[in-house]
Amino acid sequence: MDGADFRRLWDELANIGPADTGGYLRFSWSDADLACRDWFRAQAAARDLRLETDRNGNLYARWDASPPPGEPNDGRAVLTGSHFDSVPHGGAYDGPLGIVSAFLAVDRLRAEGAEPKRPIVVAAFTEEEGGRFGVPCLGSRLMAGVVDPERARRLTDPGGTTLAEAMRAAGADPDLLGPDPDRLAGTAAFVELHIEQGRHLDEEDAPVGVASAIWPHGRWRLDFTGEADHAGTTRLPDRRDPMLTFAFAVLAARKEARLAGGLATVGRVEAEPNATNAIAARVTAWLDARAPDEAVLDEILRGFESKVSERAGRDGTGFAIAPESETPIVEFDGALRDRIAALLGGAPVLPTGAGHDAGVLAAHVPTAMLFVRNPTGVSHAPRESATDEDCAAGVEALAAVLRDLAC
Ligand code: HGY
Ligand code: MN
Ligand code: MN
Repeated sequence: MDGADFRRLWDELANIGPADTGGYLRFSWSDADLACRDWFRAQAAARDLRLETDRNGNLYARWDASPPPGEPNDGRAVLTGSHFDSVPHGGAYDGPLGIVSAFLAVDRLRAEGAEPKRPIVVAAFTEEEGGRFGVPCLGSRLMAGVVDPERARRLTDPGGTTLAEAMRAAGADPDLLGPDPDRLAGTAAFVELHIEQGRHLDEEDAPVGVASAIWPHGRWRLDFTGEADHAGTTRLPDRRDPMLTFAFAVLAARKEARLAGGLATVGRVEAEPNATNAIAARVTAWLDARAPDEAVLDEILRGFESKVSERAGRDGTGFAIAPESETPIVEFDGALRDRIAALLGGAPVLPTGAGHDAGVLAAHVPTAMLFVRNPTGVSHAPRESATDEDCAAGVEALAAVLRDLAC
Protein backbone atom coordinates (compact mmCIF):
# COMPACT_ATOMS: atom_id res chain seq x y z
CA MET A 1 0.00 0.00 0.00
CA ASP A 2 1.56 3.28 -1.05
CA GLY A 3 0.39 6.84 -1.40
CA ALA A 4 -0.78 6.31 -4.99
CA ASP A 5 -2.98 3.35 -3.93
CA PHE A 6 -4.58 5.54 -1.29
CA ARG A 7 -5.04 8.45 -3.70
CA ARG A 8 -6.90 6.34 -6.27
CA LEU A 9 -9.75 5.52 -3.89
CA TRP A 10 -9.60 8.85 -2.08
CA ASP A 11 -10.13 10.83 -5.29
CA GLU A 12 -13.46 9.08 -5.84
CA LEU A 13 -14.91 10.97 -2.87
CA ALA A 14 -13.27 14.31 -3.58
CA ASN A 15 -16.03 15.40 -5.96
CA ILE A 16 -18.87 14.78 -3.52
CA GLY A 17 -20.03 17.91 -1.72
CA PRO A 18 -17.13 20.32 -2.30
CA ALA A 19 -17.79 24.01 -1.52
CA ASP A 20 -16.18 27.07 -3.10
CA THR A 21 -14.26 27.68 0.16
CA GLY A 22 -12.16 24.59 -0.45
CA GLY A 23 -14.08 22.78 2.29
CA TYR A 24 -17.03 20.39 2.15
CA LEU A 25 -20.78 20.53 2.73
CA ARG A 26 -21.77 16.98 3.49
CA PHE A 27 -24.73 17.32 5.85
CA SER A 28 -26.48 14.13 6.82
CA TRP A 29 -29.34 13.08 4.54
CA SER A 30 -28.41 15.81 2.02
CA ASP A 31 -27.79 14.99 -1.64
CA ALA A 32 -24.05 14.94 -0.90
CA ASP A 33 -24.58 12.48 1.95
CA LEU A 34 -26.76 10.28 -0.28
CA ALA A 35 -24.00 10.32 -2.90
CA CYS A 36 -21.50 9.23 -0.23
CA ARG A 37 -23.88 6.44 0.77
CA ASP A 38 -24.15 5.32 -2.87
CA TRP A 39 -20.36 5.29 -3.01
CA PHE A 40 -20.27 3.14 0.16
CA ARG A 41 -22.74 0.66 -1.36
CA ALA A 42 -20.65 0.48 -4.52
CA GLN A 43 -17.48 -0.17 -2.52
CA ALA A 44 -19.21 -2.93 -0.58
CA ALA A 45 -20.50 -4.51 -3.80
CA ALA A 46 -17.10 -4.27 -5.51
CA ARG A 47 -15.57 -6.24 -2.61
CA ASP A 48 -18.44 -8.67 -2.24
CA LEU A 49 -19.09 -7.39 1.29
CA ARG A 50 -22.59 -7.85 2.68
CA LEU A 51 -24.34 -4.48 2.96
CA GLU A 52 -26.56 -3.67 5.92
CA THR A 53 -28.33 -0.46 6.93
CA ASP A 54 -29.42 -0.31 10.55
CA ARG A 55 -32.55 1.30 11.96
CA ASN A 56 -30.64 4.57 12.51
CA GLY A 57 -29.29 4.95 8.99
CA ASN A 58 -25.78 3.74 9.84
CA LEU A 59 -24.26 1.66 7.04
CA TYR A 60 -22.21 -1.54 7.34
CA ALA A 61 -20.24 -3.60 4.82
CA ARG A 62 -19.55 -7.03 6.26
CA TRP A 63 -16.74 -9.44 5.39
CA ASP A 64 -18.08 -12.70 6.81
CA ALA A 65 -15.64 -14.90 8.68
CA SER A 66 -14.55 -18.42 7.98
CA PRO A 67 -13.38 -19.66 11.40
CA PRO A 68 -11.49 -22.95 11.35
CA PRO A 69 -13.80 -25.84 12.34
CA GLY A 70 -13.66 -26.73 16.01
CA GLU A 71 -12.03 -23.49 17.07
CA PRO A 72 -14.00 -21.65 19.77
CA ASN A 73 -15.38 -18.45 18.27
CA ASP A 74 -18.22 -16.30 19.52
CA GLY A 75 -18.81 -14.89 16.03
CA ARG A 76 -18.66 -11.30 17.18
CA ALA A 77 -17.37 -8.83 14.61
CA VAL A 78 -14.50 -6.36 14.57
CA LEU A 79 -16.00 -3.04 13.48
CA THR A 80 -14.01 -0.27 11.81
CA GLY A 81 -15.05 2.95 10.11
CA SER A 82 -16.08 6.52 10.77
CA HIS A 83 -18.51 9.06 9.22
CA PHE A 84 -19.12 10.89 5.94
CA ASP A 85 -20.85 14.02 7.24
CA SER A 86 -18.90 17.26 7.69
CA VAL A 87 -19.22 20.45 9.69
CA PRO A 88 -20.12 23.39 7.39
CA HIS A 89 -17.08 23.93 5.14
CA GLY A 90 -15.14 21.25 7.00
CA GLY A 91 -12.02 19.57 5.74
CA ALA A 92 -11.92 16.50 3.54
CA TYR A 93 -10.44 14.06 6.03
CA ASP A 94 -12.49 14.28 9.23
CA GLY A 95 -14.64 11.18 8.89
CA PRO A 96 -14.16 9.96 5.31
CA LEU A 97 -10.51 9.06 5.99
CA GLY A 98 -11.67 6.37 8.42
CA ILE A 99 -14.09 4.85 5.90
CA VAL A 100 -11.74 4.90 2.91
CA SER A 101 -8.94 3.49 5.08
CA ALA A 102 -11.23 0.70 6.29
CA PHE A 103 -12.03 -0.45 2.73
CA LEU A 104 -8.34 -0.24 1.80
CA ALA A 105 -7.39 -2.23 4.91
CA VAL A 106 -9.81 -4.95 3.77
CA ASP A 107 -8.08 -4.90 0.36
CA ARG A 108 -4.71 -5.10 2.08
CA LEU A 109 -5.71 -8.15 4.12
CA ARG A 110 -7.24 -9.88 1.11
CA ALA A 111 -4.14 -9.22 -0.99
CA GLU A 112 -2.08 -11.19 1.53
CA GLY A 113 -4.67 -14.00 1.61
CA ALA A 114 -5.92 -13.34 5.13
CA GLU A 115 -9.02 -15.27 6.20
CA PRO A 116 -10.70 -13.62 9.17
CA LYS A 117 -11.88 -15.77 12.03
CA ARG A 118 -14.23 -12.97 13.03
CA PRO A 119 -16.31 -10.85 10.65
CA ILE A 120 -14.68 -7.55 9.75
CA VAL A 121 -17.30 -4.85 9.29
CA VAL A 122 -16.75 -1.42 7.70
CA ALA A 123 -19.12 1.17 9.21
CA ALA A 124 -20.32 4.63 8.20
CA PHE A 125 -22.13 6.39 11.05
CA THR A 126 -24.76 9.07 10.47
CA GLU A 127 -24.64 12.73 11.66
CA GLU A 128 -21.42 12.41 13.65
CA GLU A 129 -20.77 16.15 13.55
CA GLY A 130 -24.26 17.26 14.50
CA GLY A 131 -23.62 19.70 11.64
CA ARG A 132 -27.24 19.59 10.49
CA PHE A 133 -29.37 18.58 13.48
CA GLY A 134 -27.20 19.81 16.35
CA VAL A 135 -26.56 16.57 18.28
CA PRO A 136 -23.12 15.08 17.54
CA CYS A 137 -22.69 11.32 17.10
CA LEU A 138 -26.44 11.05 16.62
CA GLY A 139 -26.32 7.76 14.68
CA SER A 140 -24.12 6.00 17.21
CA ARG A 141 -25.94 7.54 20.20
CA LEU A 142 -29.28 6.30 18.87
CA MET A 143 -27.74 2.88 18.34
CA ALA A 144 -26.42 2.89 21.92
CA GLY A 145 -29.81 3.99 23.26
CA VAL A 146 -28.57 7.22 24.80
CA VAL A 147 -30.74 9.55 22.70
CA ASP A 148 -34.52 9.35 22.84
CA PRO A 149 -35.73 8.48 19.29
CA GLU A 150 -38.72 10.82 19.67
CA ARG A 151 -36.41 13.70 20.54
CA ALA A 152 -34.21 12.77 17.56
CA ARG A 153 -37.13 12.74 15.12
CA ARG A 154 -38.06 16.27 16.21
CA LEU A 155 -34.55 17.79 15.92
CA THR A 156 -34.53 20.53 13.29
CA ASP A 157 -31.89 21.83 10.94
CA PRO A 158 -31.30 25.60 10.53
CA GLY A 159 -33.97 25.65 7.77
CA GLY A 160 -36.62 24.13 10.05
CA THR A 161 -36.63 20.65 8.47
CA THR A 162 -36.95 17.91 11.08
CA LEU A 163 -34.75 14.83 11.09
CA ALA A 164 -37.89 12.77 10.45
CA GLU A 165 -38.70 14.85 7.35
CA ALA A 166 -35.11 14.71 6.09
CA MET A 167 -34.99 10.93 6.52
CA ARG A 168 -38.32 10.42 4.74
CA ALA A 169 -37.21 12.67 1.86
CA ALA A 170 -34.12 10.45 1.55
CA GLY A 171 -36.19 7.27 1.52
CA ALA A 172 -35.36 6.21 5.10
CA ASP A 173 -37.94 5.44 7.80
CA PRO A 174 -37.58 7.62 10.92
CA ASP A 175 -40.12 5.48 12.80
CA LEU A 176 -37.45 2.79 13.03
CA LEU A 177 -34.97 4.99 14.98
CA GLY A 178 -33.89 3.45 18.27
CA PRO A 179 -31.41 1.31 20.18
CA ASP A 180 -29.69 -1.64 18.58
CA PRO A 181 -28.40 -3.77 21.50
CA ASP A 182 -28.00 -6.87 19.33
CA ARG A 183 -25.54 -5.12 17.06
CA LEU A 184 -23.52 -3.90 20.03
CA ALA A 185 -23.59 -7.37 21.57
CA GLY A 186 -22.36 -8.79 18.26
CA THR A 187 -19.34 -6.48 18.19
CA ALA A 188 -16.06 -7.67 19.73
CA ALA A 189 -14.18 -4.40 19.19
CA PHE A 190 -14.43 -1.08 17.33
CA VAL A 191 -11.42 0.69 15.83
CA GLU A 192 -11.90 4.15 14.31
CA LEU A 193 -9.11 5.64 12.23
CA HIS A 194 -9.23 9.46 12.12
CA ILE A 195 -7.22 12.44 10.98
CA GLU A 196 -5.41 13.97 13.96
CA GLN A 197 -6.99 17.27 14.98
CA GLY A 198 -3.82 18.84 16.29
CA ARG A 199 -0.05 18.76 15.66
CA HIS A 200 1.08 16.22 18.23
CA LEU A 201 2.12 13.58 15.67
CA ASP A 202 3.83 16.18 13.51
CA GLU A 203 5.85 17.30 16.52
CA GLU A 204 6.69 13.66 17.35
CA ASP A 205 7.56 12.98 13.70
CA ALA A 206 5.21 9.97 13.64
CA PRO A 207 2.70 9.19 10.88
CA VAL A 208 0.27 7.28 13.10
CA GLY A 209 -0.76 7.49 16.76
CA VAL A 210 -3.19 5.82 19.16
CA ALA A 211 -5.86 7.58 21.24
CA SER A 212 -5.82 7.42 25.02
CA ALA A 213 -8.93 9.42 25.91
CA ILE A 214 -11.52 11.95 24.77
CA TRP A 215 -12.01 15.05 26.87
CA PRO A 216 -15.46 15.56 28.37
CA HIS A 217 -17.34 18.07 26.25
CA GLY A 218 -20.74 19.41 25.33
CA ARG A 219 -22.88 21.92 23.48
CA TRP A 220 -25.26 24.40 25.08
CA ARG A 221 -27.88 26.59 23.43
CA LEU A 222 -27.79 30.20 24.66
CA ASP A 223 -30.91 32.37 24.32
CA PHE A 224 -30.62 36.11 24.86
CA THR A 225 -33.86 38.09 24.71
CA GLY A 226 -34.48 41.85 24.64
CA GLU A 227 -36.63 44.37 22.83
CA ALA A 228 -36.43 45.34 19.16
CA ASP A 229 -36.39 49.08 18.54
CA HIS A 230 -35.02 51.76 16.22
CA ALA A 231 -31.21 52.07 16.11
CA GLY A 232 -31.41 55.79 15.41
CA THR A 233 -34.00 56.94 17.92
CA THR A 234 -33.75 54.74 21.03
CA ARG A 235 -31.68 56.36 23.79
CA LEU A 236 -28.93 54.10 25.11
CA PRO A 237 -30.31 53.93 28.66
CA ASP A 238 -33.72 52.88 27.30
CA ARG A 239 -32.43 49.87 25.38
CA ARG A 240 -32.74 46.19 26.24
CA ASP A 241 -30.18 44.94 23.75
CA PRO A 242 -29.48 41.16 23.81
CA MET A 243 -26.52 41.65 21.50
CA LEU A 244 -24.64 43.28 24.38
CA THR A 245 -25.25 40.32 26.68
CA PHE A 246 -24.27 37.97 23.86
CA ALA A 247 -21.02 39.88 23.24
CA PHE A 248 -20.22 39.69 26.95
CA ALA A 249 -20.98 35.96 26.92
CA VAL A 250 -18.48 35.28 24.11
CA LEU A 251 -15.73 36.98 26.10
CA ALA A 252 -16.84 35.36 29.36
CA ALA A 253 -16.66 31.88 27.80
CA ARG A 254 -13.11 32.52 26.72
CA LYS A 255 -12.10 33.95 30.10
CA GLU A 256 -13.66 31.15 32.15
CA ALA A 257 -12.00 28.53 29.93
CA ARG A 258 -8.62 30.26 30.19
CA LEU A 259 -8.82 30.55 33.98
CA ALA A 260 -9.95 26.94 34.48
CA GLY A 261 -7.64 25.32 31.91
CA GLY A 262 -10.16 24.13 29.29
CA LEU A 263 -11.62 25.30 25.99
CA ALA A 264 -14.78 27.24 25.17
CA THR A 265 -15.99 28.45 21.80
CA VAL A 266 -18.97 30.34 20.46
CA GLY A 267 -18.86 29.58 16.74
CA ARG A 268 -22.49 29.93 15.75
CA VAL A 269 -24.93 32.78 16.25
CA GLU A 270 -28.33 33.84 14.92
CA ALA A 271 -29.92 37.27 15.49
CA GLU A 272 -33.52 38.39 15.03
CA PRO A 273 -34.60 40.40 13.16
CA ASN A 274 -30.97 40.61 11.96
CA ALA A 275 -31.32 44.18 10.70
CA THR A 276 -28.48 46.72 10.62
CA ASN A 277 -30.68 49.59 11.82
CA ALA A 278 -32.69 47.79 14.50
CA ILE A 279 -31.79 46.67 18.01
CA ALA A 280 -32.04 42.89 18.06
CA ALA A 281 -35.04 41.28 19.75
CA ARG A 282 -33.32 37.95 20.26
CA VAL A 283 -29.88 36.42 19.84
CA THR A 284 -29.35 32.66 19.88
CA ALA A 285 -25.85 31.26 20.07
CA TRP A 286 -24.24 27.92 20.80
CA LEU A 287 -21.45 27.32 23.32
CA ASP A 288 -19.03 24.43 22.81
CA ALA A 289 -16.97 23.68 25.92
CA ARG A 290 -14.36 20.98 26.57
CA ALA A 291 -11.90 20.24 29.34
CA PRO A 292 -9.35 17.64 30.44
CA ASP A 293 -11.67 16.49 33.21
CA GLU A 294 -15.26 16.93 34.32
CA ALA A 295 -14.47 19.13 37.32
CA VAL A 296 -12.80 21.69 35.04
CA LEU A 297 -15.68 21.55 32.54
CA ASP A 298 -18.13 22.10 35.38
CA GLU A 299 -16.10 25.04 36.70
CA ILE A 300 -16.15 26.70 33.25
CA LEU A 301 -19.91 26.29 32.93
CA ARG A 302 -20.74 27.46 36.43
CA GLY A 303 -18.52 30.53 36.05
CA PHE A 304 -19.94 31.28 32.61
CA GLU A 305 -23.56 30.97 33.67
CA SER A 306 -23.22 33.14 36.75
CA LYS A 307 -21.25 35.91 35.00
CA VAL A 308 -23.62 36.03 32.02
CA SER A 309 -26.73 35.97 34.23
CA GLU A 310 -25.34 38.85 36.22
CA ARG A 311 -24.61 40.78 33.03
CA ALA A 312 -28.11 40.09 31.68
CA GLY A 313 -29.50 41.65 34.86
CA ARG A 314 -27.53 44.82 34.15
CA ASP A 315 -28.54 44.84 30.46
CA GLY A 316 -32.24 44.28 31.23
CA THR A 317 -32.19 41.22 28.98
CA GLY A 318 -33.18 37.60 29.40
CA PHE A 319 -30.62 34.80 29.36
CA ALA A 320 -31.23 31.04 29.28
CA ILE A 321 -28.75 28.21 28.80
CA ALA A 322 -29.81 24.65 27.86
CA PRO A 323 -27.66 21.59 27.11
CA GLU A 324 -28.04 20.08 23.63
CA SER A 325 -25.50 17.32 24.16
CA GLU A 326 -23.14 16.37 26.96
CA THR A 327 -20.42 13.75 26.71
CA PRO A 328 -18.52 12.51 29.76
CA ILE A 329 -14.81 11.73 29.64
CA VAL A 330 -13.96 8.63 27.59
CA GLU A 331 -10.94 6.54 28.57
CA PHE A 332 -10.33 4.06 25.77
CA ASP A 333 -9.82 0.39 26.71
CA GLY A 334 -6.33 0.35 28.23
CA ALA A 335 -5.43 -3.20 27.21
CA LEU A 336 -6.49 -2.63 23.60
CA ARG A 337 -4.72 0.73 23.45
CA ASP A 338 -1.44 -0.76 24.77
CA ARG A 339 -1.71 -3.79 22.50
CA ILE A 340 -2.18 -1.55 19.43
CA ALA A 341 0.58 0.88 20.41
CA ALA A 342 2.98 -2.07 20.82
CA LEU A 343 1.81 -3.67 17.56
CA LEU A 344 2.60 -0.41 15.79
CA GLY A 345 6.12 -0.33 17.17
CA GLY A 346 5.53 2.05 20.04
CA ALA A 347 3.25 4.55 18.29
CA PRO A 348 2.58 7.75 20.26
CA VAL A 349 -0.44 7.64 22.56
CA LEU A 350 -2.40 10.89 22.79
CA PRO A 351 -5.68 12.28 24.12
CA THR A 352 -8.05 14.38 22.03
CA GLY A 353 -10.52 17.16 22.68
CA ALA A 354 -12.64 16.07 19.71
CA GLY A 355 -15.72 13.85 19.98
CA HIS A 356 -16.08 10.65 17.95
CA ASP A 357 -18.48 7.75 17.47
CA ALA A 358 -15.68 5.72 19.06
CA GLY A 359 -16.35 7.66 22.26
CA VAL A 360 -19.99 6.52 22.22
CA LEU A 361 -19.21 2.89 21.42
CA ALA A 362 -16.45 2.80 24.05
CA ALA A 363 -19.13 2.54 26.76
CA HIS A 364 -20.29 -0.76 25.23
CA VAL A 365 -17.40 -2.51 23.45
CA PRO A 366 -13.60 -2.40 23.67
CA THR A 367 -12.77 0.55 21.45
CA ALA A 368 -9.63 2.16 20.08
CA MET A 369 -8.71 4.98 17.75
CA LEU A 370 -5.83 5.49 15.35
CA PHE A 371 -4.81 9.01 14.36
CA VAL A 372 -3.05 9.97 11.13
CA ARG A 373 -0.62 12.92 11.15
CA ASN A 374 -2.08 16.27 10.08
CA PRO A 375 0.80 18.68 9.32
CA THR A 376 -1.34 21.82 9.60
CA GLY A 377 -3.04 20.59 12.77
CA VAL A 378 -6.20 22.31 11.43
CA SER A 379 -9.53 20.48 11.46
CA HIS A 380 -13.19 21.42 10.87
CA ALA A 381 -11.80 23.81 8.22
CA PRO A 382 -10.48 23.48 4.65
CA ARG A 383 -6.79 23.50 5.66
CA GLU A 384 -7.11 20.09 7.35
CA SER A 385 -4.50 17.91 5.63
CA ALA A 386 -2.57 14.66 5.43
CA THR A 387 -0.05 13.36 2.93
CA ASP A 388 -1.01 10.37 0.79
CA GLU A 389 2.00 8.53 2.23
CA ASP A 390 0.82 9.07 5.81
CA CYS A 391 -2.69 7.96 4.84
CA ALA A 392 -1.19 4.80 3.34
CA ALA A 393 0.71 4.27 6.61
CA GLY A 394 -2.62 4.66 8.39
CA VAL A 395 -4.13 1.93 6.19
CA GLU A 396 -1.18 -0.36 6.95
CA ALA A 397 -1.62 0.30 10.68
CA LEU A 398 -5.35 -0.36 10.52
CA ALA A 399 -4.77 -3.56 8.54
CA ALA A 400 -2.28 -4.69 11.18
CA VAL A 401 -4.83 -4.05 13.93
CA LEU A 402 -7.61 -5.89 12.06
CA ARG A 403 -5.24 -8.79 11.35
CA ASP A 404 -4.39 -8.94 15.04
CA LEU A 405 -7.99 -8.73 16.26
CA ALA A 406 -9.86 -10.70 13.62
CA CYS A 407 -7.54 -13.05 11.74
O1 HGY B 1 -15.78 16.94 18.36
C1 HGY B 1 -16.73 17.28 17.63
O2 HGY B 1 -17.04 18.42 17.50
C2 HGY B 1 -17.49 16.24 16.84
O3 HGY B 1 -18.01 15.27 17.61
N1 HGY B 1 -16.66 15.66 15.85
MN1 MN C 1 -15.27 16.47 13.40
MN1 MN D 1 -14.74 12.94 12.86
